[in-house]
Amino acid sequence: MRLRSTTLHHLPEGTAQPSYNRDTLKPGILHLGVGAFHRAHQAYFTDRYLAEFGGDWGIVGGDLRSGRVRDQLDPQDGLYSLVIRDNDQAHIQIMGALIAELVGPDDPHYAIDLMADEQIKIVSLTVTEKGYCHDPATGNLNLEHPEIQYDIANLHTPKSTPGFIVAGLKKRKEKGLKSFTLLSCDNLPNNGDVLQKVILQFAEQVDSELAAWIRENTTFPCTMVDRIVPATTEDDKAWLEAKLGMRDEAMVIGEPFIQWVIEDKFCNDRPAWEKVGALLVDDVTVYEHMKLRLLNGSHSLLAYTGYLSGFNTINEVMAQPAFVNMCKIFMDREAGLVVEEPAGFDIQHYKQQLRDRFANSGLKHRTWQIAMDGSQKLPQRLLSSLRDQLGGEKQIDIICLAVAAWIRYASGIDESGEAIDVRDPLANQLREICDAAKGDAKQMVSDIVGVEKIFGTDLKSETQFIERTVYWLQSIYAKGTLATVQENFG
Ligand code: CS2
Repeated sequence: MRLRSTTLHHLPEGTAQPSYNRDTLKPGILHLGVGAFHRAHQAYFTDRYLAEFGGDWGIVGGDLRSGRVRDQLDPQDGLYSLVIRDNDQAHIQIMGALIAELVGPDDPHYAIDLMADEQIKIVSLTVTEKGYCHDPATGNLNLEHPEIQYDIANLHTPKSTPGFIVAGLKKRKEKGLKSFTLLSCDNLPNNGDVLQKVILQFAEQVDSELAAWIRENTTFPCTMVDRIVPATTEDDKAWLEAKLGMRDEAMVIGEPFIQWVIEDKFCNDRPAWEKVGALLVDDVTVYEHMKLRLLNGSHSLLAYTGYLSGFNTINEVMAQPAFVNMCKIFMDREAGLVVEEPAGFDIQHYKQQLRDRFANSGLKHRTWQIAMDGSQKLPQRLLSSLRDQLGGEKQIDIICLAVAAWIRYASGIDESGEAIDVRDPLANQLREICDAAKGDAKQMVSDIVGVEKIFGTDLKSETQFIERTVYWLQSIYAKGTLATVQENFG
């Protein structure tokens, strides 16, 4: 049996499921990138809103890259389970805010037509850092990106996220409709501004009047999103099937913690998400700083050092006292010193809470998953703290260790000589640089830091940064990562 509208009544008694009438939901939000994170975060907030306050805010999921999620959810009428895991406890809840007929990659017109449908008031996004097709160091649209080049010439059949959005907005403008709000929910600093910049730069390439219309009529709120949501595995699905007595191909797993801070800047209607826990504010910057630098910065540090040390999951890493200590020092002495914190916020509590969240043994968040796309993540997670530290206290030791571990990881061979499956848009370039250095840590660091797309133009001449990163990389090569961390932080 498979989870779907007609099988809901077969669920074990007491299973939490939508209490609202899903038949009356209308497509008010189109979400691009309907992966696990969206389903456990923004769709959860909308589900909670519908359950408590009713209304007809439905979400149409856009799965424009692979169609895999569309194929999981359409046969389930958009229904899926959210499993909240807190160490050995689990709570299962069926989510209903997604409406069926998701948008797949094979029919670009469907997505464009939806964006030009008056009912759509919000187009939200979780397309990951690389989905913005921008240059992470400058924030500019990458005009050399093959999909961007294709889309500029073929706007009626776009492939990239900026291409889809501009095509949709163009049609909306032609129909004389009010614009929709573009709501970025990716882990990027000033994510709304980043989105606005790439959309306007793209639109300028195709039609400057359209660009002016977008500038005047569309808003791009910034958001800070937070919930740890590891990729679902086949074992998770088998576990759930045994519990529910039915198969759910689209289930997601998350932690109890959830946070959503949204800049209150909508040019069209929106659900009152603040009634179910979201924070609507004038400025998200401080929340974003705190989360990206403390949570995501620590995550990347633990993912690279942990993976190289032979640990599969973040909770395994957090069972090692030396890694916990390293993470604590990183938060207190380096990243934490340069975060601006929201007024009245207990930052010590936040940091401790983060370490407890990382240690949640119910999540099994793979180090490999977090290690993905390092070239896109490092700038906002670690290099912004590095720059601030270099301009002030100069406490950069663990940031340098994280960069060294990332370089070692990007070299593509682990400490037992096995290949690492490095997933990163710059994987080949990074690998070639490492290969050419032939194990010379100094050469490797100087050539990698020379990649301006990641490090900008300033960091290559920062001697303290370069020397310390070389020191750690040499230690990693000579002793291994585990011994390096244990000797220094044990
Ligand atoms: C993680 C994030 O995969 C990663 O890079 O650092 O997905 C992290 O789990 C979320 O940002 C938590 O809100």
